[in-house]
Amino acid sequence: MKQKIFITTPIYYVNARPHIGHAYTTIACDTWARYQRLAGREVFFLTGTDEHGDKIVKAAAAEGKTPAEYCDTISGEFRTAWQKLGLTPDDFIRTTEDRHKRVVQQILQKIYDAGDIYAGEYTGNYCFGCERYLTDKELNDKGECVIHLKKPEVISEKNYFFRMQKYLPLWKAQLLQNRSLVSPEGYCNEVLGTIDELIKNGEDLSISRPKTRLEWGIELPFDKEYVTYVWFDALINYVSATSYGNPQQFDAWWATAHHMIAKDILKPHGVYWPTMLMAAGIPVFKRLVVHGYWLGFADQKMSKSLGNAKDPLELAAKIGNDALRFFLMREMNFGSDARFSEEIMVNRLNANLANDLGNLVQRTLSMLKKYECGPNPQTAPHTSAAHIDASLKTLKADYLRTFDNFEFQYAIEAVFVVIRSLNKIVDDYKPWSLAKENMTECTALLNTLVRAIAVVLLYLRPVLPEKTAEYLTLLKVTSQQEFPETLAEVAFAEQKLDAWPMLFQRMETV
Ligand code: ME8
Repeated sequence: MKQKIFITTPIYYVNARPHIGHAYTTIACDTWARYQRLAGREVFFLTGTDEHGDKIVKAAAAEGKTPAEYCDTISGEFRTAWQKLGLTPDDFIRTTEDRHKRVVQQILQKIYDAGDIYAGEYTGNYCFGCERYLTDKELNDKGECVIHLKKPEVISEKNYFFRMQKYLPLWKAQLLQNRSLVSPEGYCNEVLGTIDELIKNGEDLSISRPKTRLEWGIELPFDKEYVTYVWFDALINYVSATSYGNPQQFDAWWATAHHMIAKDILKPHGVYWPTMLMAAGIPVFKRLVVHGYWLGFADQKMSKSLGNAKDPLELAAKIGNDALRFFLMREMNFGSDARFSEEIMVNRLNANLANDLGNLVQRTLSMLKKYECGPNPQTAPHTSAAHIDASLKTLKADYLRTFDNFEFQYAIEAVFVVIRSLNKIVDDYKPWSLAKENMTECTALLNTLVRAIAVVLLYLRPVLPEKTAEYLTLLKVTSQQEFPETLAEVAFAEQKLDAWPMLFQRMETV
């Protein structure tokens, strides 16, 4: 039986169209999912849309639509965007679906029956952008939300509360015992700090909104006058999409749950969600992995509310799905913020895809054609093959370790270390000179290089799925191993290559 892996993106708010930030997380999960499938695991990759709450109602009204119509449209745009970008989610959940509502009500009732939900009065600073009350620490010196740069509204209302305080010390103890539950490490420390702050101020979590203020939500099963607070509703998508209530389906997938998010939603995922799970009698997720922000002009977080975010489909239409994906995965150091600009993008793509990889492939195939010596798998290996094999062994170990750990940039860089060493072999052995002096060695070298190109293409499949598929087909490559660690593990067919598409074009602008 294959090992199972469950990976989730946040479910995105439908109050704006998909932008580059959403694309990043979804592409990162897709890259990881593809890697895991190739590594022999059975993957369940979940994404979706978060459709309830005040800000959706406001966005719908601004477009003159009912919330339901509006959600259908924008949710559809997210789904289409992921299809156009070639992403492979196994499920797309919407919080307005019955399968989700049912589970939210079931879990609410369970926690209510256990006495962990009670009625009370609450006054606080509510940020409509975050859809939650903010603490003083989350305001800047102008009293604005640090994420949305807008003053929160002071709201006072009767609400239902979840006894989060009861579970915070338990969650803290669990996290201290296993810090890898939240990673990279800095974010685990941040969660621990937030837990301490919440324990100190002694507040529980408000989990309802009166229908007099908001109707667009999931009704509380124990009070028809209230709907569920959107975060309490949304977080449950991770279990409602996993057949909660059907242990045969649910248990195995849930035991491997990996949630990927950006740091903007660390508090709901790192604090609310685990305490909710504990109260519902569900084990805590296996891992919460957190990345930083894509920053636009003046190093501001790219976001819909600041209006500085790029449209991923527009970019992909210009440079291709694979180039966009490659840039996002290679440029950001997972966990830290990264700058997004045209110049950074052009430099990265030219350096890695056009120069390192493109050049290696282009000159190797051109020489094979020019000197009419392959591809031919029967040729004896060149003397450089032993050196290449040694680098492949290192590659495999580094690649598997860093990919498993969500260090996309290092996994990709490990492949490029090999690609650059192959270019150096070409420069050092000069097949164009060998073609005049020693055709046997020239043939051995070029065919060894084709074999090595096949290997690096196999390793690049999760991050360049379209181009690698095209080239692996063109070169008629087969492999005994998904991630070979010797040249002998790959095979390719003998053929006369006549013409081939350009792998990656150098670009001046995007
Ligand atoms: O928060 N850089 O939805 P959302 C990197 N519905 N990632 C970014 C980004 C940026 N500049 N901007 C957005 C919500 N993202 C809730 C989630 S989950 C139960 C509910 C990505 O539409 C990143 O993944 O505001 C971030 O966490 C997410 O979009 C926020 O999406």
